[in-house]
Amino acid sequence: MLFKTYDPLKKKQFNILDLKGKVTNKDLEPKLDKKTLLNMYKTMSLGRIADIKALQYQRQGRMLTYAPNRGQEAAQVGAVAALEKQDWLSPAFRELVAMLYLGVTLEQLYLYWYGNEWGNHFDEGVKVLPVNVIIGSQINHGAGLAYASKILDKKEVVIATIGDGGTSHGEFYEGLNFAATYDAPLVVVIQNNQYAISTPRHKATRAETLAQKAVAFGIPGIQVDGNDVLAMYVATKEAVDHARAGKGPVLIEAVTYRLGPHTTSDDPSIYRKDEEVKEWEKKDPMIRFKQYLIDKGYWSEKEDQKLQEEQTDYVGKTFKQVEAKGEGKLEDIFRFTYKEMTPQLKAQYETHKKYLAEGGK
Ligand SMILES: Cc1ncc(C[n+]2csc(CCOP(=O)(O)OP(=O)(O)O)c2C)c(N)n1
Repeated sequence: MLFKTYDPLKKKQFNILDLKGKVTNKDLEPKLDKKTLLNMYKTMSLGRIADIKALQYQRQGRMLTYAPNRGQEAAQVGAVAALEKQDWLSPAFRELVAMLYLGVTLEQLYLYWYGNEWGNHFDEGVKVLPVNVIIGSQINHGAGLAYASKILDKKEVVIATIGDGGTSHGEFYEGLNFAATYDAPLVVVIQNNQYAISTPRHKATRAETLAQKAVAFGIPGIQVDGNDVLAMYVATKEAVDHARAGKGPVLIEAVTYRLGPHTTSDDPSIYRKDEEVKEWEKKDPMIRFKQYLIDKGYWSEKEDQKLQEEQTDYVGKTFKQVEAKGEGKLEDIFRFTYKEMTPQLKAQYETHKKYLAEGGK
């Protein structure tokens, strides 16, 4: 129903919560129970704290690298909260909060950014693919998974996420066109955080909206206020239901903002103004969601304070565990790339072993 009301060709974001956390459209407010809403909020809060701390650890020389997602919590949690237990996430590399919500542990996520390959090894039953740094390929992985789900009649839906810049990559078009042609149950959520490293969204494409790219695939597309967790949930739920019913993929553009740097090796002050960041800080997804929960009588500032203290403590303890585990074996990079090593990887592995044996680090 939403997809018929919102035209992806027009810049009109679907929205439920205003900037003060008030519901603008009662009819569209999702009927989520208190437990689910609080779980969504607490995960967003943990993600926020883990994000800020990760940046600090890296600056202290204790973390290898990190891709921050501060500001994108609603776009991530709102989307994956619409999945059922059997469904999948095929993420890019900036989806810490979404991954946490689906059961990847903070220790695993931190291990990955610490440089330990075991951070990509998730617990049984966690249906999340490993972090994918190769832009766009997670769309093809997602399309493949979705197609497998269809031919095996498993009714498993796949969400694949991608950045705004990633929608200019070939694999975005290939994967979505494949999924559309075969009516594979794939939902692609674009995290339009306005920048691809230093390239602003308007320099990357002439398209008015990114949601309109759906038109070329012949599938529904919708632009959503990505800082509104309820709107993200409602739009994604409709998309997931559509895909599960065998009607093919849906493209969602979550309009959001990366409040932090691209990665720990980026200095955003070179390519964007402080005033712009301040404007987006006013649209912070956490503030709006917290106020909504307080107004509903589900949450209070006091409980929030307590939660933040507990989560800060938890994040600190988790990072200490990660430091104790260390970087792991460098060989794991070769061993874990594919199920079995290719001849090329075997050769590289042997060269590397020789290098280590001769005292290399
Ligand atoms: C195939 C490929 N080309 C280039 C890169 C280098 N790279 C890493 S992140 C990035 C920009 C991604 O921008 P966007 O898709 O908007 O996602 P965001 O980083 O903003 O989440 C680039 C070009 C890469 N990882 N993979």
